[in-house]
Parts: sequence; structure tokens; C-alpha cells
Amino acid sequence: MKICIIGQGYIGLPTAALFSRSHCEVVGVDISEEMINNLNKGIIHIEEPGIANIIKNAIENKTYTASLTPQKADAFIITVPTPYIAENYSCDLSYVITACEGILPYLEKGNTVIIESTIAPMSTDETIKPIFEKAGFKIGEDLYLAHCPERVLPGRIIEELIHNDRIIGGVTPECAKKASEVYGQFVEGELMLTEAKTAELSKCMENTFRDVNIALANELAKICAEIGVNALDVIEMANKHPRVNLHSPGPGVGGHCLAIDPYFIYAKAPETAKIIKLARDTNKSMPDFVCNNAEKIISEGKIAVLGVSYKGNTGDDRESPAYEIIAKLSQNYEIAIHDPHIDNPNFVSFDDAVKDANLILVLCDHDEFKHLDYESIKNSMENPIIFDTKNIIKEVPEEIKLFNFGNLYELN
Ligand code: SAJ
Repeated sequence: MKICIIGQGYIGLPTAALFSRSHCEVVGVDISEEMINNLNKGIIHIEEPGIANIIKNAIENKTYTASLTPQKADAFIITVPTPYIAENYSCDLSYVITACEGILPYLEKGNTVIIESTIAPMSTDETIKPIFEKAGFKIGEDLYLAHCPERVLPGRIIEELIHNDRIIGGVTPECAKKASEVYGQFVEGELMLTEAKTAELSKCMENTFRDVNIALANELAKICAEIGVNALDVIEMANKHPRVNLHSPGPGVGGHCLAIDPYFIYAKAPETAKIIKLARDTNKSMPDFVCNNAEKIISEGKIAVLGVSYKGNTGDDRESPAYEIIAKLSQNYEIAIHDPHIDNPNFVSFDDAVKDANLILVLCDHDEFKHLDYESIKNSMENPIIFDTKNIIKEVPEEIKLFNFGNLYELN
């Protein structure tokens, strides 16, 4: 089977890797010339376990090539970004539309087209299907169109692409059947066949479920800071109940999924999607909450920020709340940023970050931050204080004061 994958980002590239490992002939297409040249040399641009080797082997075996233009294939998979439009929170389909139009000259009767990008409910039927119909195809008869959202966790993408159950939302039942034959090449989880609109809403709802639960934890943290209870203890105790799973409070919700997908549902039904919008607002308020508490801890001086990735142990900083926190605090404090997973010339080493700092602010749960070099901290800081917004530091020497979401009420 020959597969053309449009978009070689966080999802497109690992997906290309797995198809090529399963002996499909894969063409990975992207608009970035630099990325395409690098990929053809085996140089990959994402930090994700397992992918580099698979792509290197696939290039040697000629089962993978990167290209600026699509080629004729049996199946086309679209994995391009879908941001939201700030004015009305709706799903920006422009990259998806451009990608669909871009494959039209290469499409032949009998081909399958799959949209993997997360899209708002009804997008496939109302916006994407007409693109192919206008080009003369009869969907479900001579072209098979489906929405098959990915559902993988960065850091475990290869593992989850293979083993997670997969939603296959066909525009017609025949479309779903054809799309499932494509994923059958490497997916070992269950392939669940359904309609495109059900697939679209299921994907958005998965991430909304998590966003709403995180908002509940963040609201609890704020309540506890106000009334003088340890929020982290409450979560630990409550979670001993067999049917309770309170999530963890944090500096806000980052990433390209949880911080965006709930808006796609909200934009479709703004009068009705009340909890969804309130959860977004609550999570978006967390950078302010962190800044306000940091200001209560120290009123001036230098803050060493540890970690800007939105997710621990990755170099992924998309939509990271850390940047909003840094921008706000920069107005009144000197800021030094350290992140061992992100290559940025403005970031500094751990030692330089903590040197003469008045506060260490942990914004990301990289493993490196679980056990900091406390001797170095004691030597570098006159009055060592740590504010750990991710609750990854469990114990510090008694000369160091530790704040986390469990004891912020002490600042009142
Ligand atoms: N976070 C909290 N508290 C928590 C859990 C997470 O504040 O208890 C924060 C994290 O720090 C991070 C953000 O939420 O900033 C999102 O992290 P995440 O690990 O929950 O999710 P993502 O965005 O990396 O991946 C999600 C996953 N969806 C679900 O778990 C429902 C993944 O399966 C999806 O494939 C992915 O979105 C996606 O592509 O849609």
C-alpha cells in the first residue's frame, strides 16, 4: 500500500514511521523545505523515543521519502495543525482545506482520504467533503473519506499509535471500512467504525474531559489557598475513594490539544457549553494565580524559572503557560530561564539560573527537577525559596523554604 501523509509534525512523522515499518511505501509531505531536506538525511526535528531509528531505517530501505509535493498513492492522510480563531473560538480549517486542495491533482478513483487533524464537529461533512465533490468524486463510491483522530500522548507516541483503540469515522460506512483497512497495516488496538461527526466530537470531548477535570483541581487549589487547607492532601485523600480521580493543579494547561479542542465544541454551541467554557477560563487564569503568589513570596529581585515545556520530559513548549507567567513576571523581576529539554540561546544553565536568585519557580515536571542540587542552591541563594507549581519536589533540606499548591495559604 502506498501512503501519502501531508504534514510531518508531531503526529504525521510518527505515523509515517509506523506505516513504513509495516512495509508500506510512504511519502511524507511538508511545506518546510529545511525539514524535508533534513528528513531525507535522517535528521528529525521532534524529541520522541523510537522515531529517529525507524525513519533512518526506512530511508535506507526506501520505504520512506520526504517531499515538498504529494504523489499518487492509495491513501492520503492529512495531519496538519488546526488552531482556533481567537475572535469566536472556532476551528481554523485553513491548513486542512489547503492540504485537501493540494492532493486533488494526485487523487484517483478508489483512493482513501483520511483527516487526522483534530477538527470541530461537522467539519468533515460540511466543509471537507464538498472540496472533493466539487472535483467530481462521489464520496463512498469512488473516493473514501474519513475522519480518524489520533489519540496519543507525547513521549509515548509510537507505543500509543500502535496499541490505542482508534476511532474510524467514515462519511459513509464504506468509507469507514476503507479507512480501517489503512490503519489495519499497523494498529493493534480495536478499530471502532462510526460516522465522521461522532469521531470529531469524541476526539474533542476526550480532551475536554481532561481539561474540565484539571480545572476542578485548579479551582480546588484556589479554594484551599483562600480557606487554609492543604489542597494536595485533599486530592490524595479523596483519590483513595475507588471512584474518585481528582487531577493535579498546575500553572495552567498547555499543549496543542487540551488548550484548544474544548473551544471547538464551545464555538458550536456557545449558549449550552457552559462548563466547558468555564473550565477553559479557570485553567487560563492559573498563570495569574501563580504570578500573584510569586509576588507574595518576593516583592523584587531575581526569579530562576525551571522548565518551560508544557509537559515534563519533552521539549514541547506549544501553548505553554510558562511563557505567559514569564512575560508577566518580567515586568517586575529579573528572570533567568533554565530548561534542559529546550535549545534556546536565551536560556541558561541551572547554576547560572539560581545564582543570586531570590526565588526558584518550577513550572514543569521534568525528571531533572525532582531532585535539585540543593547544595548549589544553598551556596547560590542568600535565602533559598522554591515555589513548585507541579508538586514534583517532595522534600528539601530545612534551610530551604518550599511552597507548592499545598501551603499557599501561609502567604495570606
Ligand atoms: N495538566 C495539569 N494537571 C493534570 C494533568 C495535566 O495541569 O492533572 C496539564 C499539563 O501540565 C499540560 C496539560 O495539562 O500542560 C496537558 O497535558 P496532558 O498530558 O494532559 O495532555 P496532552 O495535551 O499532552 O495530550 C492530550 C491527551 N488527551 C487525553 O489525555 C485525554 C492525548 O491522549 C491526546 O492525544 C492529545 O491530548 C491530543 O493530541 O489531542
